[in-house]
Amino acid sequence: MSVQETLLKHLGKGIAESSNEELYGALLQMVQELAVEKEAPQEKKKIYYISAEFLIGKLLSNNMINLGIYEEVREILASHGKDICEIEELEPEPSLGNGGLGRLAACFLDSIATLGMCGDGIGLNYHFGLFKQEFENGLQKETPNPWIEEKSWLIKTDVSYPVSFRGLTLKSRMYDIEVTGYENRTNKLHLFDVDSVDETIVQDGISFDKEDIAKNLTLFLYPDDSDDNGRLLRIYQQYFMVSNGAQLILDECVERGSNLYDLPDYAVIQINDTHPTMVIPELIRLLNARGLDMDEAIDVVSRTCAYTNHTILAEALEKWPMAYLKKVVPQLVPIIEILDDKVRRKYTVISKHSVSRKFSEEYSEKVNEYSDESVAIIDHGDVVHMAHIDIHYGFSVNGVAALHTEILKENELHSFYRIYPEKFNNKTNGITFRRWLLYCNPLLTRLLDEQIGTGYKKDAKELEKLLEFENDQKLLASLLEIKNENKKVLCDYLKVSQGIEVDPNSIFDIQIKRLHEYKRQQMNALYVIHKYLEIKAGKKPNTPITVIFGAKAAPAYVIAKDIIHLILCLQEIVNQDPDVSPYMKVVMVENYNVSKAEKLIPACDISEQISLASKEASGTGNMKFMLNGAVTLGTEDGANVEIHELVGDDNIFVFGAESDEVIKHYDHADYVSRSYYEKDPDIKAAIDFITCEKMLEIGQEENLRRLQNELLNKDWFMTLLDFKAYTKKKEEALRAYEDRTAWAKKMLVNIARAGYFSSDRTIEEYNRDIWRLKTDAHETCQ
Ligand code: DL6
Repeated sequence: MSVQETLLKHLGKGIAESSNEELYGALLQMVQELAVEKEAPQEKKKIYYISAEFLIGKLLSNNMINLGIYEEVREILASHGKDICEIEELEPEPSLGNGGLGRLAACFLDSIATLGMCGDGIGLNYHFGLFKQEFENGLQKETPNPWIEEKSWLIKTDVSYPVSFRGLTLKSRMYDIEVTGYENRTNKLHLFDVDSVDETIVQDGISFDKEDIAKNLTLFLYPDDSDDNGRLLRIYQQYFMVSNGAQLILDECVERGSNLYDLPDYAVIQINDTHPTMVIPELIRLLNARGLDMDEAIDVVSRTCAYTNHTILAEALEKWPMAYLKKVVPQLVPIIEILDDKVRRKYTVISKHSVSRKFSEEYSEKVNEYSDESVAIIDHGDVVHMAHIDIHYGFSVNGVAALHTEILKENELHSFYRIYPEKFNNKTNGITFRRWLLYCNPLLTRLLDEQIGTGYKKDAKELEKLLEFENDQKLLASLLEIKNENKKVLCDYLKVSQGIEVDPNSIFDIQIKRLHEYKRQQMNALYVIHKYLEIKAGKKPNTPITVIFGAKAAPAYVIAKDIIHLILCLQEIVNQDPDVSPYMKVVMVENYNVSKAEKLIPACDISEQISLASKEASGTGNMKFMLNGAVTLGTEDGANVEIHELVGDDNIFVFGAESDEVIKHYDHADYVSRSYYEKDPDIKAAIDFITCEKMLEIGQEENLRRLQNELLNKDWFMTLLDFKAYTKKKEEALRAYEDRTAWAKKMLVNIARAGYFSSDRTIEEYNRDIWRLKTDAHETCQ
C-alpha cells in the first residue's frame, strides 16, 4: 500500500476535507504501524539503556524522517492545501527530561536503532514532564506540563510486575514507544507506570500530596525534593523504575535462553547517571531469589552493568541516607550492606595486609589516600554513595567528554581510578543528525545534499567533504543566505509567540540550556549590562546584536530563579530604551524546550558555551550549534575542548581560566570575587547596575539584592574571574562577524568538522569498548 493509501485508510476521508487534528491522528497511527513493521528479531545479547530521563521531544516528524517518508508526506499534504508545520505544532511535546542528560538518552536510542543494534530504553512514564515555564511579573512560574492525550505514542502493554515497598506493593503497567532508527530497525522505549496514578491530586501550580505514593508515583519528573517527603518520593520512583527494569531484563534474557549464570552474555545494562543505580542491588536480590548464591549474583551483576557519569558537581552526585532507604526499600538494605562490607574488607586487605612490603612502601602515600571512607559505599554518617556502588560493582565507568574523563580520573574519582584503571574510559557525547540537522534545518540539508551528496546522512564524517569548498564564494554566500532565512523564521516566531520584535540582520547570540550558576548565564547578563552602558555612553556597535536566552530553573533553586529575574528585567529595560534597542535587544524565550531549540539553533550566529572550566561535563548544545553553522564563544570546558581541536583557533572564540587554574582556586580556596569588583571599574559598574534605581523600579528588590550579594560575596562559579576575558572575546567575535566572507568560512569549517559529534560515532564506541553486541554477523537467540 502506498503512503497516500495508508494515510487515507487511517483518515477514513479525503485529505482536503480533514482537519489538522484528524490528519495528526491519522499520521500518528500510520507512523506507528510502519514502525511496528520494522521491529526486528531479538538478538542473543541486548543493550538496556536505563535512565530517569528520555527527553524525546516531538516524535511525528522525526519518525517520518527515519522511516524515509517525510518528504513524500509533506508533498502529499501540500498538494491538498495542508501545511505539515501546522500539523507538527499540534503534537504535545513529551518533556520527559530536564536537559542534556535526557536528550542524550533520546539521541542514543535513535542511534542504537539506526546502527541496527538490539537495544531498548527503560524509564518511567511521567504524566507531567518537566514543568511548563511561564513568566509572570518578571518571575518564573511553574505549571504542570501534561503530554499524554487520547492519541499518543504510548502503546499500552500487558506487561506488569509487582513492586514492593515497605508496607506497599504496587502492580506496574508497561507502556512502549516505538523507536525507529534511520532506515533501520525499530526498538522500544519501555516506560513503566501504575494505573492508580491520579492527576487530579495536583493543585495550585505543581504541588500535590507527596505521601500518597499510589496516586503520585509517576506524576512528575523530578518532584520537588526540598523536603523529606520529596526526597523519599524520588527513592520510590527510582526503585520502581529499576525493579521493573530488572524484572523485565531477567524475563527477557531467560526467554532468549539465559540460565542467569550467563546473564552477561545476554544483557548489558548502561546505567545513565546514578538515578538507576539501585538496579545493581535489585538485580542481585532477584538473582539470589532465583537460586544464585550471593557471591554468584554479585559477580554476574558486576559483569552486566556499566555506569556513565555525567557530572562532577558534588551536589549532583546522589547520596541517600540509609534511614531513607530503610523507610522505602528495606529489602535492599542488607544487600547494600554486603556490597559495602566487601569493599571495606577488600581495601583493608589491599592496603594493609596482603600486599608485599615493596608495594606498601611504594604506595604508602596512596594507602593513606585510599582511606576506607573515600571509596566506601556507606560512609560513617550512614549515607549511601550511589556512584560508589556503580564503580565497584559495574565493569565500566565512563565520562562524557575527554576533559571530563580526565578530571574524573585525576581528581574527582582519583581513588577509584587507582584501584580500577581498566574500568575507566571516555565516550565523548554525540547528537543525532536526523533531528538536529535533517529535521531542524532543511535548507542547510538541501544545500549539503547538492554540494557533497547524501552519504553524510549515514556516515557523518563525510561532512568533511565540505572543506574542499572553503573558498567557493557561491557556497559561502549560500551558507549566509540560509542562516539569514532561518533567522527570519525565528523572528516571525518570536513575534507571534512572545510579541518581541527582533532584527534578522542583527547578530544572533544564543545561550540556551538549563539555568545553573556553573553555566554562567549571569556572566552573559552582566555582559548585556556592560554593553547597555557602553551604548548609552555613545559607543554604538556597527551591527546590532540580539542576545537570546532560554532556560528553566529548578523550582527550588533560588539563585537560578533570581538570574531569570535579572534577565527579564534587562529584557524590559534594554528593549524599551530608544537609545539602545536599535543596537541591542534581549530575548528570554519562555518555556524553553526541545521544540524551541529546534527553532533557535539553526538561526544562531554565536553559540554561548561559557561554563566555568571543569564544570560542564560535556554539553551537547555546543555540538548542535556547530553543526548548524554557529561559531562557538566558549571556555575550555567539556566538549568545547574537542570542538576547539577540531576546528582550530581561527574558527572558535575561546577565553577564560582553564580547568587546572580553576581546580587550583578551589583547592586553595583563594578566589575572592569582591576583589575583582573592587579592582575593575567595568565589573563594578555592571554589578552596581543590578540594584540601580532603574532596575528597582521594574524588578523585585529582594531577588536583585540577593543575586548581587551572591556575586559579590560568594560567586562559587567564578563569574567575575572570567568576566573581562569574556567581554573582550565577545567583542572580538562581534567584530569578526563584520567580515562576512571570513565568517562564512568559519561557519563552513564548523559544519564540516561536526561529523565527529554524531551520536552514531558515540554509540559505535560504546559498543566497541563496553557493550560488545554483534551488529553484522548476528547471533540469534536459542
Ligand atoms: O552527558 C549529557 C549531559 C552533559 O552534556 C552535560 O554537560 C551535563 O551537565 C549533563 N549532566 C547532568 C547530570 N547532572 N548534573 N548536573 O544533567 O549531562
